[in-house]
Amino acid sequence: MATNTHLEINEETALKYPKKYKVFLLNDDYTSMDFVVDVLMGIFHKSYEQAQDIMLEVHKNNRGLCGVYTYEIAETKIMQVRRKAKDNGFPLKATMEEE
Ligand code: TYC
Repeated sequence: MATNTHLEINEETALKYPKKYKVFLLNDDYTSMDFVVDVLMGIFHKSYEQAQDIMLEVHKNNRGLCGVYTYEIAETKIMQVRRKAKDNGFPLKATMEEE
């Protein structure tokens, strides 16, 4: 039996992978380091050690990568950061950019 190695992609049924978005925390002069570590553990599911590393990266280089997500999840993470920061009186912000 001849093997057909020529794969044709049916454009209508081909799987389209969703775009992914990088979520970054931004530095500021007012948010406490402990609070940023809490956010990274609570919202981004980082270990204490990973959270400390990312927090210090943000502190030194003004932003740090927290994770890569689909659009809706990235947007939700950013809203959760904003809400938790606001509730605690901190100006901490997160942003996203297409991968
Ligand atoms: N720069 C802040 C301070 O010195 C700490 C900080 C780290 C703030 C990371 C925000 O995303 C941030 N207290």
